[in-house]
Amino acid sequence: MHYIDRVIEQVKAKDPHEAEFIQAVTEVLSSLKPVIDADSRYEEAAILERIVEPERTITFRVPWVDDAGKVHVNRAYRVQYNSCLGPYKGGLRLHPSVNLSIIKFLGFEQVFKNSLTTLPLGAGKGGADFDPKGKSDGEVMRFCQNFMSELFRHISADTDVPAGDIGTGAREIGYMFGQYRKIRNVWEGVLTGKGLSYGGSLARTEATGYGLVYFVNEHLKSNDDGFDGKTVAVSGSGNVAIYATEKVQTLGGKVVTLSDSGGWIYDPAGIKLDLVKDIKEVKRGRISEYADQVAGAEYHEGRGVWSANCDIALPCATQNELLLDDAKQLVANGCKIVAEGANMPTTIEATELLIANGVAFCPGKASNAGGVATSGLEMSQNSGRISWEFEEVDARLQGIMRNIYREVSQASTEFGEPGNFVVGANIAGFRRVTNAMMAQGVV
Ligand code: NDP
Ligand code: 2IT
Repeated sequence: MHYIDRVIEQVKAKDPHEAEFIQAVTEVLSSLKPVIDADSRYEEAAILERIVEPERTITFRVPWVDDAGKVHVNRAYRVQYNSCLGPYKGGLRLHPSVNLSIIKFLGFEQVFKNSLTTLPLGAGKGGADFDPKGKSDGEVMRFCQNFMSELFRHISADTDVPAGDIGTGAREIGYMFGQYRKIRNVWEGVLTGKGLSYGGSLARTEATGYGLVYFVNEHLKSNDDGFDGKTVAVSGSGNVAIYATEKVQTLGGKVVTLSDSGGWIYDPAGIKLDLVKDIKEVKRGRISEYADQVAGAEYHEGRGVWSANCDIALPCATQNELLLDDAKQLVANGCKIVAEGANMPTTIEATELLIANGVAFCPGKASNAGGVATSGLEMSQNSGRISWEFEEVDARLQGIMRNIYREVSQASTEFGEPGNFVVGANIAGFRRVTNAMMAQGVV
């Protein structure tokens, strides 16, 4: 059996219940054959066995008291995946679906993503099965404080620097930062995505969505094209979806859909983003409220966002939200580009169908890397005790996304599959991080 298949089988045998983790490992390892076959030292150094195994996995309980005085207990995780390029770095997800499989898949993706940024960032991921939805600010604060009461002993600005992800935004990061500072009696850039008044970076809020659109724009430019006049379908209506929509609109494209876990909206006139921000960022409401307020807009319950006609699709909600049938529908409707704002939103079968039909498929570990890259810029500003203007951070973000696009394109050509960005991203990310692992010995 080929070395790659053997390691995939080992992962399946060791963690048979971790479906998302197995999916992520299979997706990455399956595309590494040319680079593994070209150098026997990888197998001699057991590099695949080492890269699929987190350096450290921490799981802990988080008890907290709700407004009625009832005690709840959540299960929390921090998976410190790989630190050979820098401190562990990656977000914290707060969502009832969170389990070890999901955190490990996200941490594993982060290894390659952070490598692609070329910044000094290791990789990690964490979170808890806590649902911030419908909770009061006081309840969220008490959860975040008790979450940090354990997490603090495992992190620091030079060890592990968590950030936001689904369910974790500026409010949650603020409460966690306050608790860390109090317990440790030290002010340091231990979290990114902080508020602007206490060490946050300008443009971090926008960075993942903007970066996604910069990446797609690089691809369009390489074909003498642009967003002007393009119809774009976006899923999700959280941080990534909102700022991807904003940048598409700035560049002249028309976004016609958004969604949340309840359903999706279609506005043929183009999404009115001020209203979405008010519903989602200010009132923490549901996307269905948009259709109540906009004449001509439709709300559909459940799945179905990918049935809308579009030139470009940007899945920005969650894992496995773009399935085989959705991919078929996108192809039938003439969609030419699918770029992932979320982590692993497209199933392996859907990805293969899109690529086989000539759709430019941009995998999240490349196209959504602008968020963590800008977190890296926040860390630099915190270490230097300085803050850069919005324009400076945004220019650096654009430069990073341009470089990732170039490196991924070049790697796809070098390994005989020009335009296959899955192959390009996995190989380019793998090469940088494993060069560092090889140089640092068996540790
Ligand atoms: P948010 O919490 O701000 O928004 C998440 C959005 O996705 C919401 O609209 C939410 O709807 C929807 N969603 C979440 N879970 C599900 C589900 N199971 N089914 C359907 N819809 C769902 O998170 P972000 O925008 O920050 O994250 C979105 C994606 O982008 C995630 O995959 C994340 O890992 C990835 N990402 C985020 C980065 C960042 O910097 N924030 C960086 C790189 C990637 P509802 O409100 O109904 O739950
Ligand atoms: O998936 C991701 O890259 C993130 N949630 C952002 C991580 C970070 O450290 O900014």
